[in-house]
Amino acid sequence: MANYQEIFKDKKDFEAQYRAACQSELGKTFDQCSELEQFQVLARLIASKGNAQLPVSHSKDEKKVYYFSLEFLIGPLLDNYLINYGIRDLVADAMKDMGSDLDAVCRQEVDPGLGNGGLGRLAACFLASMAHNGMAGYGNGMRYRYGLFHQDIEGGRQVERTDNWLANGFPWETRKDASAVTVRFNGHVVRHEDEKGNFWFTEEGGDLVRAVPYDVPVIGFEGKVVNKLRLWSAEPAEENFDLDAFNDGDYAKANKFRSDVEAISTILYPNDAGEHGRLLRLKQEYLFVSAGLQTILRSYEKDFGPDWANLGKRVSVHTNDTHPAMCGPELLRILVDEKGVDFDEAFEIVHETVSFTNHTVMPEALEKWPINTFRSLLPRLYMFIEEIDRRWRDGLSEKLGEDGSSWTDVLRNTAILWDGKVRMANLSIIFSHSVNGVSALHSDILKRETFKDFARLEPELFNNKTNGVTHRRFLREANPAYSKLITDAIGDGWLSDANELEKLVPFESDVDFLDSMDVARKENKERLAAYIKETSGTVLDTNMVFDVQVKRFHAYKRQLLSVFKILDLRNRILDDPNFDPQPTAFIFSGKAAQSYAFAKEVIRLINSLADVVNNDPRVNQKIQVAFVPNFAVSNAQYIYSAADISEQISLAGTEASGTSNMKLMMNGALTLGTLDGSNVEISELVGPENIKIFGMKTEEVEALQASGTYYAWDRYNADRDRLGRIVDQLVDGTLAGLSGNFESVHDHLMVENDPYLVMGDFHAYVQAWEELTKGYADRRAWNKAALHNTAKAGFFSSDRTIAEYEADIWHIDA
Ligand code: 26Q
Repeated sequence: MANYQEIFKDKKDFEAQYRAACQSELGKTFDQCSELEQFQVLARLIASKGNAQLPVSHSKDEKKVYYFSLEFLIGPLLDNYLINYGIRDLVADAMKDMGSDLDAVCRQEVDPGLGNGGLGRLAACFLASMAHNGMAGYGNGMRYRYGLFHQDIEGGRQVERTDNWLANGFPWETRKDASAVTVRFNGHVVRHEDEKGNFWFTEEGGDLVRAVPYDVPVIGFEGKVVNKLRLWSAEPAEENFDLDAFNDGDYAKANKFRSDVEAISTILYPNDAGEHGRLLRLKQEYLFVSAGLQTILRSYEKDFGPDWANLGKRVSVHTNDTHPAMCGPELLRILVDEKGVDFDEAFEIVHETVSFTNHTVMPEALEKWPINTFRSLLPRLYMFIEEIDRRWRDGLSEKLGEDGSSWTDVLRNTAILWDGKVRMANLSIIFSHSVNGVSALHSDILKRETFKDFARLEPELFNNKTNGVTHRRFLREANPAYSKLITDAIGDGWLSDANELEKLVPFESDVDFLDSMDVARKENKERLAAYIKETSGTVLDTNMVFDVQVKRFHAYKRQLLSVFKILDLRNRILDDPNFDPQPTAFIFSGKAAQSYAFAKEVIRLINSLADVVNNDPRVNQKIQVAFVPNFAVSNAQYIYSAADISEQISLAGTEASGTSNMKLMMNGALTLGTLDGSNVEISELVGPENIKIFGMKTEEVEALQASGTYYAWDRYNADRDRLGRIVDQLVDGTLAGLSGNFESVHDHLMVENDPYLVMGDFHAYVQAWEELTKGYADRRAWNKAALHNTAKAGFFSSDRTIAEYEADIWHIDA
């Protein structure tokens, strides 16, 4: 194992290696390199240090975990890896001597958008924590040619632009041609039989795709362990180039096979129900599953020979949501068809190897594929699914026993194949030895509602693993000013063990510490305000409370409820010049899926509101509104560290966990939230005096919805002065200046009867906000609560989450 302090012996050694790399890679002296080139050479130099450690990081006897995810939202890596190697100061110093600036060079790095939001960022946090915890944990995903779109705002509207993240190359990746594998689509199944009557199947014909891996090193904290993230790219397996067509001048036809195949790894799909059922998405899912499993088995066989019975003891395959659900059947297919393992034994091995995390509450969001599409794309795989489904159905009557439940109900809820569809969640559950939710409340809903029949039949399958985030990125790196205060107070042990943040508790009565928090926070607010001014033109007053809601735009997350509160404040300020709410800047950021019309209208609504509020001198001394375009890992780090208030206001029972709630509380923001997702755990940990909880509870929401007695019009009529007025303002021209009224938002509330009960929680929400912000006047009391949030944040480090996965799901000996 390499010693991280020996990555570079000293500043001089670093400088010599860096200058030599500029020469050998670019044929230039360091001084001739642009900032971008300085970044690229430095990143490759650090990547090469990581790659050198890869082969010695783990012995073959360590259990290997492969984390399969269609999304890894890794963020910029250079700053992070310099911190992890413990050489950030050394490098910054050396670069200063060399006439350059490390911060500026770090800003040259792209932020790869290889994920939608929470689920993709969670996967990246898990990679970081697996490396930190020292385990052999590898990511397996897709190398999309274009990441999630870049968001611009024009006339208040979201405009999507292609994310050409590879334009300048990606210095962290290494293409591994020698590890490429072949994946077959649209083949046909052939039955073979020998003279003794034994029979077997092969799959033949169809389209062969070459899956090529690109490896990115994952450098753990203190550089003790280096793991890797393997991302797959699709290329044509044979040169099916149509020379005749080319010579006829039909270039499109000549290149058709190539472009059809390359399409598989061209784009990342948005997490939007409208995108379900696209054939290309199914191809992506199978490509990275099959390619990943083929290489896993290849290296297993190299190490242990065909000892398949022990696969599940040496290897775990973890599936991040249902997107890699084909891992189960594909592993079964390879074991049976290619390795000659008996079917029953192979299923046992698969079951012991595969585990599954669900990330959603809403049953309508569960992934399904039409059987016909599935069977023609993957005919042999489908046969295995059909057989497992048949066995499940057969086994049901026995499993149900005496408990009297209706066999047909249970079958309808648990079968894999139903109503012409392959149901990926049921598939995942039946092939896995562990099914977990991502917060206590969510895991409870899974057992009680979403998967209740499975939970009754096999309760031991289900468990909870409350999400976490890497505090080294989202506190240490995002918030250098506050991190320094923390380290000066309690030492730097918290970086490797987040529970040490508890040592901050005594400082809650240290007025010097509490006052210095203001200085740090102010610095962060200035940094964010400068960024917002540069990217959106909005000028914020950094003396105001910074009230932040940053996340994907979705109706259930209720950004609309925030808008209602801000409009209410504005109306009251206009009505009564003596009304003096705590001066607050409301900061929003997030993307809406391209085809999600309602969510895009809410973005336009926020920008219109910003236009109205910020330009009205009667209100803009008291409130301001900003929308930060193109929310991404990199600008998120500026936002989290500058927040006073964290808005976590989803309708109770709809957000599986949330993770921005953790990132924000860790940085000392006070949560204003409903009892939803992991807000429940935050609330329990910090205590009622350090968080503001409001609104209906999950059971109340369920009861209200079941009773069918919620009427948006009743809410409207009951409070024409405030609530009704806001509803009217959506369409009466108040907000129309920038780009028109908001009829569809109005109809969402009044015609579709306000499906996420925005009007139901409105009064409780405004009242809670006023009570919370009143407290800002006593800054020391506020900072005490903020510090308590940071002190209790250790639980929300993904190091803890991963330790739980290791112990309970992957069974890794400590
Ligand atoms: C599925 C099929 C076809 C196309 C796209 C999709 C798709 C893609 C992405 C479906 C869902 C997603 C992403 C879901 C997601 O980010 N969920 C969030 O996961 C977080 C981590 O567990 C939780 O904190 C959030 O509560 C949850 O919403």
